[in-house]
Amino acid sequence: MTKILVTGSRGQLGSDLVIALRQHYGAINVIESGRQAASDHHDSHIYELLDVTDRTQLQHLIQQYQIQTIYHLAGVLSATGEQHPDRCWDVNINGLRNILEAAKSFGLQVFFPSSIAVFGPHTPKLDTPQVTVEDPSTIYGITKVTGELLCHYYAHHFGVDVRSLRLPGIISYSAPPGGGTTDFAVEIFSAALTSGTYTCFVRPDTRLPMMYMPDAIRAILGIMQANAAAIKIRSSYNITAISFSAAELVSEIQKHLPQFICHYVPDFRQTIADSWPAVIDDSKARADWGWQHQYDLAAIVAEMLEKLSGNRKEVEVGALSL
Ligand code: AKB
Repeated sequence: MTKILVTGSRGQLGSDLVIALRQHYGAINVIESGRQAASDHHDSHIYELLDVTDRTQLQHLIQQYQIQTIYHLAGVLSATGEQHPDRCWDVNINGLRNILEAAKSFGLQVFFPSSIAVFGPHTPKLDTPQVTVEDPSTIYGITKVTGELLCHYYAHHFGVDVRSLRLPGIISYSAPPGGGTTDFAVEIFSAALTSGTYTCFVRPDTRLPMMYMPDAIRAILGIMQANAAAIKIRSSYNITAISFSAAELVSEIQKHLPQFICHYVPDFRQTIADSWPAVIDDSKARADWGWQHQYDLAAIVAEMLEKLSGNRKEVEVGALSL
């Protein structure tokens, strides 16, 4: 059975991806890793401390567990990247180079999450094509463009089987997002359920491409399991599910929670959001390896509220039983 290493496994994407990978490949075959010690312990769940900028440590782990596939999720997102540009460059670029070098040496398959952040102010905002202007205005976007070029280079010069998606904002309930510009579309749900108000850091008309976590997991597994010949793009595929504005998200939540109020106080993340496309053309992913999304805005909002209120009830019951 394939031995898998997931870097940055306790982030928003990793938390759900690890569950799916364990279901598909067996718990014992999925090695989680991150820079911080894990607080939980489960006999068949392996977690290792790993700083992806440390090439020796990474190679040691790959050999120790005879890793064949890496889901390289360790990375610094857009908003945090603007506050810590050196760390963003170090983790996103040097970390990825270490992964690709290891993939070259050990013949590994790699998943690399790119982002809509590769696009910038001169990119067409609507139906953004696969090949178009990439002039990111954030350090995060610059690292993602460079990362895509590195993936393309390693695939074509060294035959590394690297596959990548330009992910939009991901909406999920199991783990919080960390330092992204699209985080408002996740934070808003807990705020709506707990306090009934949310202060949104982008304007109501801010429209961005988004995807519900179960669709994101299917997309990642879909591209990784596709026949290698079907993967014609080795930089990164445009991929999306739906696009909505902050105001449209608020009205959808208000259908379930009519008292919910959203205030808008745009901050530095508005400029980042304004530089990104509103709607992406992902027809290449759909044609090449059969990508299809399942969740629209109404379905996402209904399920997020249901799951989060379920989680809250569990926490309340847990607190009462203490
Ligand atoms: C972020 O907002 O930084 C990420 C992304 C779109 O890459 N969610």
